[in-house]
Amino acid sequence: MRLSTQRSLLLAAVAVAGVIYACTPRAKTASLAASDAASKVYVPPGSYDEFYAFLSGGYSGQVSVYGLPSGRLLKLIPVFSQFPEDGYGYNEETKPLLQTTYGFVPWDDSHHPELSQTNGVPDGRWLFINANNTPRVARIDLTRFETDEILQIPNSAGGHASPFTTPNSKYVVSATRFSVPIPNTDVAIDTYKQNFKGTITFMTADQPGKMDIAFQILMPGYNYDLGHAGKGPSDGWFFFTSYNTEQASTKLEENASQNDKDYVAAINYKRAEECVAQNKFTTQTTEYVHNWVDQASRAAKSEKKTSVKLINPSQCPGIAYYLPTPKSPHGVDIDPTGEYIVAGGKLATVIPVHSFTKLQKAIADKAFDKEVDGIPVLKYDAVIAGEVQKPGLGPLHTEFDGKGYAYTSMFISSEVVKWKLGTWEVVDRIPTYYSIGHLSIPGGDSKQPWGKYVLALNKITKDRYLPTGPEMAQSAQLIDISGDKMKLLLDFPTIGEPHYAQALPASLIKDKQIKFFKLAENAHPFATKAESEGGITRTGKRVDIKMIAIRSHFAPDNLEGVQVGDTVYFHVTNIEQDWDIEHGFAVLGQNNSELILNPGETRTLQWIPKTPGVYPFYCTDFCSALHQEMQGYVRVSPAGSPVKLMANVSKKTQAQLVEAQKH
Ligand code: RUQ
Ligand code: CUA
Repeated sequence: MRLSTQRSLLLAAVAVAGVIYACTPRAKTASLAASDAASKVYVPPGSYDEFYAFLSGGYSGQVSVYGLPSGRLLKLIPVFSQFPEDGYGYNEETKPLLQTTYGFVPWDDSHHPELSQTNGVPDGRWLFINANNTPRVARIDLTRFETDEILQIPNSAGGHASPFTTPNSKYVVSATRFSVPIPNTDVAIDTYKQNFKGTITFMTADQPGKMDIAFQILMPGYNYDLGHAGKGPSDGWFFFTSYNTEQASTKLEENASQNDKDYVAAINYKRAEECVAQNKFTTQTTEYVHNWVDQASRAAKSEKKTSVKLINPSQCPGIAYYLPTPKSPHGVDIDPTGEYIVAGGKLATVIPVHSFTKLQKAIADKAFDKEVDGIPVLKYDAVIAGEVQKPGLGPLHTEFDGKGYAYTSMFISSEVVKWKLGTWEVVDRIPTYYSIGHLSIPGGDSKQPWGKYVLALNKITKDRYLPTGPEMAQSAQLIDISGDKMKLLLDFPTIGEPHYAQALPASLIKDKQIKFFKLAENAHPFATKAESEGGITRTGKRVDIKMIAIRSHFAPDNLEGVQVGDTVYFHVTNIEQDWDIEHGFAVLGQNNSELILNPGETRTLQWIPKTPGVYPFYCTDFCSALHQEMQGYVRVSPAGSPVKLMANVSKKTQAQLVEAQKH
């Protein structure tokens, strides 16, 4: 079949699927009787969900946290995008997290959350997630549900195959989606084949605050899509899908769909470590930024790095092999035993499964077809373990239940297909609404899946929810996989496009939550630990205001002496020492978001007043019966005005001060 014909068939299939599902929105699916399904996802008021699920926010740049099986939204964790709800990326303490060599980048497209692992099992320490547009990886601490660290990735353009982890989170990885000139320079785009290259990056990840680039591997100029680490027998290896082995640089839709097979790249990263130890790499000068939160002050810092170790596979034989894989593969997923390498060829008619044992033998036997840039291409027959026949259309991603079954999302035929590892037979299928992308089983890409549910992360939701204008809600669907037959339990809307999700038992993290920050340990340079320490100071045109927030006042609450032309910093410390007692801060006309202050922490708002007047500020977080009384004023005078700096404090504090002076 000619490719264009094949593509129009696929498109027709999409259209037909759309019509069928659109006409029967609540079609007879394998859903349980409504009351049965309801009881399976019902978490009574006051009870907790069994799992935390972390969903990527797609083009919102964030992570959302849901409870499963209820589908209740628990939190949005800001990562790559500014978030006015809590001041992330607006306040002075978190702005450095969004620094890059391109300057301040307040948005990204976050795709793949990845839980840290110990011995190949999610351990609940951290969650990593990638930025797809300006390649970066973030670490979220799961005792605080906060972004703590962001590392930029140089020599990369599109951090899509990221941030998958090795079994002890020694490394997380990223492979570039787009090949580009490396180092990136001004060349004609039609010199793609000569000048454009890919990179695979290994980042050290097991030391909070110290993420760095361990090494990069220079790869042929293909597109790299997704990856997963080996485990058990395949520990020490990493697998990445690549497409556009045609090396097209225009009209990829057609030109990158010519080859019958593209590749899974198998990377021996133990071998890469050896080559680094033996100096078989080039030190390349390049710039990238590492940002992390200093835990004592809770303020982020930013540092520029200046070089990476770049390994060329021809310098380090044995580091990389290519496994031919039909056709434009997207996901690559390793089963819990570590033996099977499952690829999802978007345009393939089968699901190909490679064998790690056969891969080892093929390497030993030199069963190579050819070499590309020093990378041997293995013979398909020498590495393939089996093919799942007639799985449906458009396989993308596979996860595992730990009981010998695999679950593959089928984008075009809009379904989840369950099949058996080893026999490759399809044993069940269930429709999704519609066009499923990724899917997720708690621990489903690890050594130990908690295979009770699969979460389908869908691209299109027509007819599932109340309409909301031209753009409809994004959608996830929870499917029960505890029995032989999959059963649809629940639909729930998501934030942004949910590319991928990871979930783990709530018991692994719920009792480790930090409830407040100890005021005595607050090392912020402008921390105010008592009302009497508040005040206002001027350094040239910079004015620093130190104040406290406590139920239900700010101290000081009246300030004078600010002038037009000044840059004012409000450093507000929440001196409460109790769980979930938050205060907020906002001042009239600020070109910024509010501050939200966790108990015990200090946050800083920059404010540049432009006209004389009196400006109120107030607490934005309803904190007590007298929340509405929690306010103050700052007076702004013309530049050069004789009005003196003045900060009052509350009557109570004044009384205390007077009392203190008596002794
Ligand atoms: S991934 S489904 Cu398949 Cu980045 Cu989006
Ligand atoms: Cu403090 Cu409202």
